[in-house]
Order: sequence, then C-alpha cells, then structure tokens
Amino acid sequence: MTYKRQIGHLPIIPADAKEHNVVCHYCIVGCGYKAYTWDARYEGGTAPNQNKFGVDLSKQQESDTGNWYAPSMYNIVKQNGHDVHLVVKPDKNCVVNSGLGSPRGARIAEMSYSRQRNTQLQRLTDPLVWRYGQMQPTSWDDALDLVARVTAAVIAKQGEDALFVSAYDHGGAGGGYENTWGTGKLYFGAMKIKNIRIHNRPAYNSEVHGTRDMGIGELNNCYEDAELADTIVAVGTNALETQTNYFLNHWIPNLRGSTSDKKKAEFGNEPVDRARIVIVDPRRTVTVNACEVEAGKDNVLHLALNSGTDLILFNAWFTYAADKGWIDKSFIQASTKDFDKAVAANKVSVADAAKVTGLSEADIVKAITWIAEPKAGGARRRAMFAYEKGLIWGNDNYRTNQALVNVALATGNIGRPGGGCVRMGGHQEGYSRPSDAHVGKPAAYVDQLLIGGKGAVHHIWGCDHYKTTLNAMEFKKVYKKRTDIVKDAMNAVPYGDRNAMVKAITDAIAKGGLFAVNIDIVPTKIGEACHVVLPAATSGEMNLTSMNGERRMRLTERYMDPPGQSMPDCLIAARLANNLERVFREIGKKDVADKFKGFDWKTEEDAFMDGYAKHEKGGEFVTYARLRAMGTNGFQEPATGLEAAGAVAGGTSTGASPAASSDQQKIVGTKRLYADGKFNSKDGKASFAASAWRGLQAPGKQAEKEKFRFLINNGRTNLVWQSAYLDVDNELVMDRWPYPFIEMNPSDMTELGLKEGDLVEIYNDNGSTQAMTLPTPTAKRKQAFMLFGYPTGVQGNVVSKGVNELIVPNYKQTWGNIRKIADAPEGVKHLSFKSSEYVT
Ligand SMILES: Nc1nc2c(c(=O)[nH]1)N[C@H]1C(S)=C(S)[C@@H](COP(=O)(O)OP(=O)(O)OC[C@H]3O[C@@H](n4cnc5c(=O)[nH]c(N)nc54)[C@H](O)[C@@H]3O)O[C@H]1N2
Ligand SMILES: Nc1nc2c(c(=O)[nH]1)N[C@H]1C(S)=C(S)[C@@H](COP(=O)(O)OP(=O)(O)OC[C@H]3O[C@@H](n4cnc5c(=O)[nH]c(N)nc54)[C@H](O)[C@@H]3O)O[C@H]1N2
Ligand code: SF4
Ligand SMILES: [Mo]
Repeated sequence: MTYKRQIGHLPIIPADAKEHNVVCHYCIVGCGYKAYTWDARYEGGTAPNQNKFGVDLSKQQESDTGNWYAPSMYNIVKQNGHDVHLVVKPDKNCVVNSGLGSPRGARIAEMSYSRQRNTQLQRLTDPLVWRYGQMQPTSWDDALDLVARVTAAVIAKQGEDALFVSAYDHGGAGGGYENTWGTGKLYFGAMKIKNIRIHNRPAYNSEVHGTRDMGIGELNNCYEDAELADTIVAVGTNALETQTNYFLNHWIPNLRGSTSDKKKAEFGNEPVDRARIVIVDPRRTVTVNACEVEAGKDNVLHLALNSGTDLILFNAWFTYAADKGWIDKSFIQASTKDFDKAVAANKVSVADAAKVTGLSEADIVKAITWIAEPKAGGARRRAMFAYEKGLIWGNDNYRTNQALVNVALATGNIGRPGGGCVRMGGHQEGYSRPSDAHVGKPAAYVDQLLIGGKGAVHHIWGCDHYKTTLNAMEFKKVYKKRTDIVKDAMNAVPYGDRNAMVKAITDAIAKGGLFAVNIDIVPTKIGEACHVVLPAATSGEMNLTSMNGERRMRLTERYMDPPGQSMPDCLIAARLANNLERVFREIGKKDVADKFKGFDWKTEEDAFMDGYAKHEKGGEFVTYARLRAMGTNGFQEPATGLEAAGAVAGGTSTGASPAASSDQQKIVGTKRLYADGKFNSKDGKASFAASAWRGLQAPGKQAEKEKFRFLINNGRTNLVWQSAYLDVDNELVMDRWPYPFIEMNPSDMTELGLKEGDLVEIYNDNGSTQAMTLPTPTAKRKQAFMLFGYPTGVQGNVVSKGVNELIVPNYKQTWGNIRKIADAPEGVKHLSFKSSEYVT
C-alpha cells in the first residue's frame, strides 16, 4: 500500500486505452504528458498485446524504462458520465522533457477531481451565491442573472470605470488562449475596462516593459540554446525548483559537457567546451548546488550580490565589455541603435559596482570574461541570458531588465544559436485579447484604488489576492469591510425578490460597499469575501491551448468531465456576456446591449477559432485538428505556414493556403525570433537603453531597509505550486510544509532564541505574518527567505505598496523584524530539517 495514497495495486494500462495529448498545466516549461483512459471495469495484462507499452511486463524492466507509472500518476475519474481509470504520465517523445516529470507535474492525475477516490473534493461544482448569511448553491441562470443585473445597474449609473476586474493573462490552468480571449473579448471588446489588473501584479501592464521597449520580445530563443551556449547567465531564477525540466533536460546536459555533438553540428570549427554558468542571486539556491555538482565548482560562478543591486552589476559588465572591445561590432552596426549613448549613460567602474553590490571586483570581471571574452581563434563566445522573478519583482525592474538586455545585445547574443535574453517564465503563456491600449501607461494601480474606496463591482478570475498581492494586509482589511457592507445589505432582503436584492446591493455600493464575483476552481481566500462564486472547469476537463517558454504551442485534450456544473472560463465569460446583453436590452439600453453580441460560442473550440485563429500572428494556420496531430511537440510560435505531413519539421513553408489544406498538414513554426537581425520596431532595429543606477527606486524601500533588521527575501520551492490552491487538503504538501518556511542563518536564530520549526512572526510597518523557521547554514546573516503566497502565512502581508513608475511591484526587496511566537507546534514535529543540498 503506498504511503497515504491508499493504493495497493495499480492497473496495467490496456492496449486499447484511449491516449490524449497533455501539457502539464503548471509551470512555463510545459512538459509533455500522455493521459490514458479506459473503462474502470477492466485492466490490461502483462503480455505485449495486452498492454499499452507493447512489452512483456512479466519481465523486469530496465532502470530508466518508460513502461511504468507511479501512484501519483493514477486516478479514477468520470468521462462522459462513466468511471474510467486515468493515468497521466510524462511523454518520453516530448522534446521538452524527454519523459521527465516533476513533483508537480507527476501529480496531475492524483490532483484531479475524483468522487471515487476522494481527491480534490474541494472543487467547486455549482455556482454559489450569498443567501441567508452564507454561500449557497444555485443554478447558472440564477447566479449569472444576479451578476449581470448588478453589473449592468452599476455600469448604467457610473460607467464602465466602476467595474473592476482581476484576471489571469497566462497559459496553462486558469488561462490559455481560449480563456484569455473569452475574458478579453468581454472586458476589452464588449466593454473598455480600464480598472483591470493581472493575476500577479496590481495593474494591467507588462512585467518586462524594459525589453519590449527596446524592440525585443522576452521569449526569443529556444530551449536548445541552453544546450548550445558557452555560458549561461541566470539572473534571479531558481531554475531547478521553478523551471525544473528545462533545467534538468537542457541546462544540465550542457553543464556536464554532453552536448558537444550538437554544438559541433551547429558551429563547425568553433572550439567546443562544456558550458559555464554565472548565477546572480543574493541567496545560495539548490540550483547553485546542482550546477556545482554537475559542472564542477570551477565552472560555476555564484554572484551573491546585495539584494536589488543587479542593475549596477550589468552596467559594469556593459562598460567593461565595451572598453575591452568584447562586443559584436557588425551586429551593433547593422541591427541596433543608440549604442554609444547607452555606453555613455551607463558608464560605471568595476570598483563602484563592487561597492554597491558587495561583490569582489575579481568576480565581476570573471563573470564578464566568461560571458564576452572571445574564444581561442577569435570566435564569439555564445552566452544565453535568462532571468525571472529575482529581476522582474526586483528593484527598478524596468531599467534592470534593460541593463541586462544591453549586455546581451552588445555581445551579439540575440537571435543566434546558443544565445537569447529571455524570461525563464512563470506560467505557460496563452495571451490573446483585443487591444488594451485604452488602459494607458502607466496603468491604473487597481489595488490602491480599491483600498481608496473606488470601484463598485469586482470580477476576479482565477487569482487570489488575499494570498498573493503586495500590501496584502491592508488590502484584506479594506476589502473585507467593503464586501461586508454588501453582505449585510443582502441579508436584509429576501433572496427571491430580485428587484429588491439588486436595489439593496446598489444602495450598499453607494455607501462604500463592493460587490465581488469570483470565478475559480476551488474555494479561495478572496472568495470568502465574495457574493457570487462561479465554478470553472480546468485543464484536462476542457480542450486548452497555450505555449511554453520557447513559444511551443500544444493542445491539451479534454480527457475527463469537469466537476458538477463547472464550465470552461471562456464559456463562463460568454454566458456572462449573453446575460449582460439581455439585461441591457431589458433596461432599454439597446446600443450597449449590441456590444455584447458575438458570444454565441458553444465550445471552447469556438472561442479558439474566434480568438487565436483570427487575431494572432500565424493563427490562420492553427486548428485543433492540426495541433492534435502534432502531439506533445506541437510547433513554435509564430506559425509561418503549412507543410505536408511527413516532411521534415522546421523546414520552410510550402506556402499552401490554409483553406485548401487538410488537417493532415503540419504547422511550420519559428525556432528563434530575430534570427534575421530584424527587431520589433519601425526601422527593425533594436535600441540600447540608458539605464543608470539610482539606488532602491520604489518609494519607501530604502527607509524600510534602514529601519528593519532582516531582508525578507521570498519566492518558491519545488514541491509547492503557487499559492498551494490544490494542496490545501493534500497530505503530501501540507505534511511537508504545514506552515510556510522561513530560511534563516543558524546564528541569527540563536540570537533570537529560536529552534528549528519554531513559529515566528515577521513584521514591519506594512503588516505582519507568520512562518516556521528552517535553519539554513548557507543563508547569509540577516537575510531570510520565506515561501510566498502560502495559505497558513502570507508573505505579501509585509510587502509594501511601493512600485516602479509603470506600477510593476517590488515583492523581493522587503525588510522586517522577526520574533518568536511559539515552539514548534505538533504538526511540525515530524519534519526533517536536513539540508536540501546534495553531493556526489
Ligand atoms: N510576495 C510575493 N508575492 C508574489 C510573488 C512573489 O514572488 N512574492 N509572485 C507573484 C507571481 S509571479 C504570481 S504568478 C502570483 C500568483 O498569484 P495568483 O495568480 O493570485 O495565485 P495562484 O495561486 O496562482 O492562484 C491561482 C488561482 O487560480 C485558480 N485556478 C486554477 N486553475 C483555474 C482555472 O482553470 N480557471 C479558473 N477560473 N481558476 C483557476 C486557483 O484555484 C487559484 O485560486 O503571485 C505574485 N505574488
Ligand atoms: N515549484 C514551483 N515552480 C514554479 C512556481 C511555483 O509556485 N512553484 N511558480 C511559477 C511562476 S508563476 C513563476 S513567476 C516562476 C518564478 O520563478 P523564479 O523567479 O525562479 O522563482 P522565485 O523563487 O520567485 O525567485 C527566484 C530567485 O530570485 C532571487 N532574488 C531575490 N532577490 C533578488 C535580487 O535582488 N536579485 C536577484 N538576481 N535575485 C533575487 C531569490 O533568492 C530566488 O532564488 O516560477 C514558476 N515555477
Ligand atoms: S517542470 Fe513545470 S511543466 Fe514540467 S512537469 Fe514540472 S511543473 Fe509541469
Ligand atoms: Mo508568476
């Protein structure tokens, strides 16, 4: 019997099991999986013709066989109303992960809704409305009518600016092209909503305006570039834990020196070495540890800089490379502009950068030497630059992003094999929406407007600000007060009297109340404040498309029924639009009602064909049928044409017209962006940026740093996906982390009288929260690292409201004090506090 999973025997996948393409719906990497389903009344056998693997399972399989699956990859679910066995296992033939799973993706099956096996019974199955003092189930018609009437009444009286929206903009679960189009067409097409924010930041903007404004999209290379690079530069990304199989399947082979054949095939006579890696992170991560073990310490340079000082480091590299002439002059000449201006504006000495960053001058020089010094024989060194939340949610985000791109551009590393200057990524991507130009730049700071009493109705799609926003304590305090005003008013009228109910709600709004609607797959913390909760279907329960960090687009096929009455988000958006149209017509606003036409979709495929296929670059070549045929490898966006099936992938387009083509034709994609040296600007040139250092930029951060003793660095860990929304009732994760950990140096703990597992309070002028101590000998003194977004202790409570001039938040630079609350409680006593570092 597997530990706590209550499985004594796993059924053999029969030869006739249905096979579905699946892309892991968690992180950006988008590993390929296959879902196998078959009737729950039978299983396959050990003979080759009786099982899906076609092998003799009565014999011992080799150690890295693909002919097995783990208990976490198994469940019993409903498919078209019938019980079926479900196995979701990594696909060996997917070029992204080559059969690797991760502690998140390898659990897709057991994290599915199953009444048969009691997994994810927390899932929302019916629309819920606030009725008689609590949330009660109801029909879609009833719930949508209430939402539409209140929303329409508010818009009719106060205009669209009174409708506030929070919505994901990503791919994977709680996203995807279908669902971003559904929500986008509703809020940016039928309406022009201005007070809207994205799931992970308090405004509607880009995380990476910096690179985009230089003419360079942030996902410009392919995963193979990590196998071809001479040097990988990893900034604020803990890739082993957060982009796991990209790291394991594409970085590690190069760091081990096992990609030489690929390099020789690509680069011919250039000297070929195993890769070296520069890691920029104030903290020693397990990624640093893994690189040291796999590449040897001599090939790893960890620059543990002072928090938030990346910008000046990059400017020092840029200055040094320019001085030495370690730059790609012909590329700079042909494809860029403003190089000389940027060199002058960003000039900084290695000595000055060393002072600010706390690094040694020698290490700064060593890094740029690894990045840019020409190889023996004069060949250009190929460097790949990868960054994520340590930069994106860091100090002076816009300019720091630009300062890094400056270095990549100057060294000729964009659009070339073994190069790229890219986001590592968070979720997969899946953005398809009408123009957001009306939102403006800088966009509205939605959280602060809500805190300031603005907004009448709030629609929240698949995000939980109570756990994940900044200044979260203040946000929750005000949000609860405002939504309670509406709840109290709703309690005072009979639910069945719709006119009286809508009047009571709008009167309460006039008194500072806020009417809140949450669309999610499980009950959330912010959902507790809401008046209507609508149940969404998610990946695997609907057909869903998205792309990964190398723009690889695939279709995850529906392999099971959604729980109860839940529906895909795009169809919820469409039904909401239908109801708004009806209500506006009823109240005599025909012109407004007409704007909500065009939402007659019956399926998610209708939403896809209305959105992606019509509006995205190359979308005319992309259909569900073609994606299905292209399996877990799909194609890399943008699509450029079609070719006959059986032709070599990656070839050039035959120019076949999409109309004349059959579903058998393959979609031709784009391996790297900007391979032709042309960028996203009017003249096709990328521009260098002036990005001089200006200290801790966000208002209040410097003062906070001076006032409080500990850096409260924060982020992720391998086992936990995001705010643990699927894990709250799950033993695997909650057993390991009943409380969010806070990594602390053991000497700091001794000073504060703390032992391992003790509960501590973290506090500053923004708020307070709690965590469990995790002694970490490699942690620097006074530098703590806390798990973010956790249900039993929200790190965002102590993050200030300080943002940059484009309203991009700065979660990482947070300072606070720490004090003991209690000895390790019972739920913590069984935990291991051993180091997570490994040695070989
Ligand atoms: N302090 C601090 N704060 C941070 C960060 C940090 O590093 N430090 N990082 C930020 C980042 S990068 C991110 S991405 C955010 C995450 O912030 P959120 O997006 O608010 O957090 P998630 O846990 O990803 O919440 C996703 C919600 O979507 C729901 N969901 C899942 N699938 C579906 C679906 O198919 N349909 C619908 N409708 N809902 C679905 C889940 O149940 C869950 O409630 O946090 C940000 N906040
Ligand atoms: N296991 C797991 N994987 C995930 C997720 C998850 O929840 N769990 N979430 C996904 C999502 S939505 C996202 S956005 C990504 C995030 O992926 P990452 O960005 O890799 O994750 P984080 O842990 O938020 O932050 C990365 C590192 O930034 C460092 N950092 C902090 N301050 C600074 C600084 O001033 N400079 C530099 N250079 N580094 C700094 C932190 O020490 C941390 O090690 O992960 C994705 N993958
Ligand atoms: S690395 Fe990311 S995409 Fe791959 S299995 Fe893990 S969570 Fe899923
Ligand atoms: Mo993210």
